[in-house]
Amino acid sequence: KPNPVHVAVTGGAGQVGYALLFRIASGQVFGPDVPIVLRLLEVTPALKALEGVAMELSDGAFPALTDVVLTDKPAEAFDGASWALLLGASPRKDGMERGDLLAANGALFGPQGQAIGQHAASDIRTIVVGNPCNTNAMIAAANAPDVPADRWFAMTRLDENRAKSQLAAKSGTPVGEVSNLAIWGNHSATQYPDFANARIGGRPVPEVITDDAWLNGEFISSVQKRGAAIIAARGLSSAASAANAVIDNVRSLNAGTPAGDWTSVGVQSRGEYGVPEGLFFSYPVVAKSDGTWTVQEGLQHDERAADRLRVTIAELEEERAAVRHLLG
Ligand code: NAX
Repeated sequence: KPNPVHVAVTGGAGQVGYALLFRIASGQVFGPDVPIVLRLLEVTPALKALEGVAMELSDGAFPALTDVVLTDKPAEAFDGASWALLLGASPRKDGMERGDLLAANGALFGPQGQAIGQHAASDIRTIVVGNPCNTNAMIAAANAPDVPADRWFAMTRLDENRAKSQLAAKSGTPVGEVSNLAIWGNHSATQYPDFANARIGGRPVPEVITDDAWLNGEFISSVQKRGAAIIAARGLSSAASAANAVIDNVRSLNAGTPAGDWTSVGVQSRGEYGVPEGLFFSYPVVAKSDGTWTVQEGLQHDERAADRLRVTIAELEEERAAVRHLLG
C-alpha cells in the first residue's frame, strides 16, 4: 500500500467542511486505493462539533481513511501534511468594515502560514478557500518563506464552474462541452469570467452564443453575484458546490488539466498580463500531473475585458495595502 496522504483541513466543523470531508474520505479525490489521514483544525469552541464530524466519518466506514486527527493547534494540524485546505476564516460581523475583516483574517492566516512552513511535508500544496481568499493566500504565503511560491493557491474554481454552467444552459449544451473558462482576478464581485476565450464544443463562445449583450451583461454579473443569489435562496452561503469545487481544484492540480484546456485558480502573480507582482490573481492555469503548472500566456483581451481586469487589479491592490503590515 502507498503511504497515506496527510490532508489538513481547517474549519472542519463548518458547512463547507461537512460537505467536503466525506468525499475526501471516500477516495473521490486521491483515488480509492490511496490511504488518507485527515488532520482537522478548528477553533477551541468548535472542537466538540468537530468531534461529531469525526464520529460521522467513523460511521462512514471508509476503507481509505486510516486516521483522523482533531486539534486546535496549527502545528499539529499541518504536521506532515501534503495538502492544506484552508476553509476556516472569520465571518464578517455586523458593523465590520472590509478592512476590519481583512485584518481579522490576516491575524489568522499569518500564523497558519507559519505553521505550514514549519511543519508541513516538503511537497505541501495549500488551497485557501476562506474569504477574502486571494489576500488570505498572500498573507499565508508571505509567512512561510521556505515554501515555494508555486504551492499556494486561492480558490476560484467555484466561479469557473458557475460560469461554465451558465454558458451551457444558455447554449443548450451539456456542461462538459464548455472548456477554457478563465476567471481573472479576485474571488469577489470584481472577478472577470472570461467568455471570450472560453469554448463550447471547441468553438469560441461568442460564435455559439451570439447575444453579446447577454455575455457582457447578465452572464458576467450573474457569475459575479451568484454567491449572494445562493444566500438569498438558501439562507446560507454555498457549501456543497464550494466543497465540490475544492475537489475539482485538488484533482486538477494533482492530475493535470486536459490537453488544450486550463483551469482557474488564484496564484501569485509574476507580472503576467500586467498584473502587479505578488498579488494573488486568478489566471488560466495549465497544470501537469507532476505538480508543476504555468499561467497560460498569449490570450487576448478586448477593451471591455481590459477595463474589467483593471478594476479587479485595483481591488486586490487595495486589499494588499490594507494588510501590508502582515506580509512579513
Ligand atoms: P462556516 O462558518 O460554516 O465554517 C467556518 C469554520 O471555520 C467554522 O467552523 C469556524 O469555527 C472555523 N474557523 C474559524 N477560524 C478558524 C481558525 N483560526 N482555525 C480553524 N478553524 C477556524 O463557513 P463555511 O460556509 O464553511 O465557509 C468557509 C469559508 O469559505 C468562508 O470564509 C467562506 O467565505 C469561504 N467560501 C469561499 C468560497 C470560494 O469560492 N473561495 C466559496 C464558499 C465559501 O463561501
